[in-house]
Amino acid sequence: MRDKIIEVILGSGSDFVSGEELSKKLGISRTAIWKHINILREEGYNIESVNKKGYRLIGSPKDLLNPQNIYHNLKTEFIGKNIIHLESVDSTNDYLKKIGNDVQDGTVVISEEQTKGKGRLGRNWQSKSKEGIWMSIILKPEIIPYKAPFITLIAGAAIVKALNNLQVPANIKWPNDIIINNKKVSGILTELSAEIERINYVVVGIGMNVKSLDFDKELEEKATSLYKENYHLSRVEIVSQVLYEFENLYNDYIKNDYKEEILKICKEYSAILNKDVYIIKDDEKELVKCIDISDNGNLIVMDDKDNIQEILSGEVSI
Ligand code: BT5
Repeated sequence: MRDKIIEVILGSGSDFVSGEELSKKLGISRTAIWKHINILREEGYNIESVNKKGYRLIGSPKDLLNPQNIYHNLKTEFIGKNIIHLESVDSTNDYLKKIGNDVQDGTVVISEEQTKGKGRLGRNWQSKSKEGIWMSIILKPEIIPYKAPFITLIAGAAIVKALNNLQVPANIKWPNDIIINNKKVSGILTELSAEIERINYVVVGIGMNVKSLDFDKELEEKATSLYKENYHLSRVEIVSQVLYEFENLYNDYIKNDYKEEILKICKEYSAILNKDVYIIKDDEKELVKCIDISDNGNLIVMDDKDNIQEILSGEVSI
């Protein structure tokens, strides 16, 4: 019976199927349907129910982010060989920073939910349960600290490459936003623990909205999810692809000091190159034209007096 329920709900894609319709089709009571739905939920199906509309399927058990599911799909050498999977945590970045000295290079912490997900500069990152990928990777490269910020670009390049491999036309809004149709679907937060000349570790946090249907009011206009854009992908598949692409590009940079491929991806998939954008600094914004990304990953822009500036970090608004 439960297989039939899943078949019907799955068949209606992103539309709701009412309890009444299910009950008629399958010849059982609405209470029975409701009980079956609860069991399916316990088995790991993510079924949304909305009053007066009915049910719809958001995710199936093979999509649970437990380590076994991910290990099975993963083709990396060291990143994600140790995965810590949590149901809920304040922030995966903060969690990993607490255990940073004791875990192996490439350890990944992934949580179904974050109660205090962080963006840059103390901003908030909405991370509701099972709606997205909220994960952090710890890296222990032997490079001088000033080379670490480039790792944000590597993560951005890996995410757009992975998404484009999965037929999702995502772009990078320098330095750390991944966007689809001009809305943010993913963000990166890189944090560093270092001495003056030596890195203890780098934590790269990646947030991606996969199944989110509703965002908090202030995000409605600017955020989106893969599901909202009609890409129904498994989180496990995305995690495996992102970690794989990340490891390849990261190894290029750390082992071979090879940046060309990373910069090529950042430029090819840039949402802002050759466009006029606002650079936001403190409370001021300046209209500039983006003309390039430098070898160090900085944004090169031209202001209205044709002066060239190199932007090291900051906020860009299209
Ligand atoms: C970022 O900061 O984009 C970095 C986001 C990193 C999140 C990951 S999740 C795993 C790891 N653990 C953490 O605690 N964090 C990392 P920033 O560029 O400062 O953007 C933050 C802004 O994005 C907020 O001020 C909101 O306007 C917007 N925002 C918040 N939640 C969002 C969401 N889920 N989707 C899209 N935009 C969001």
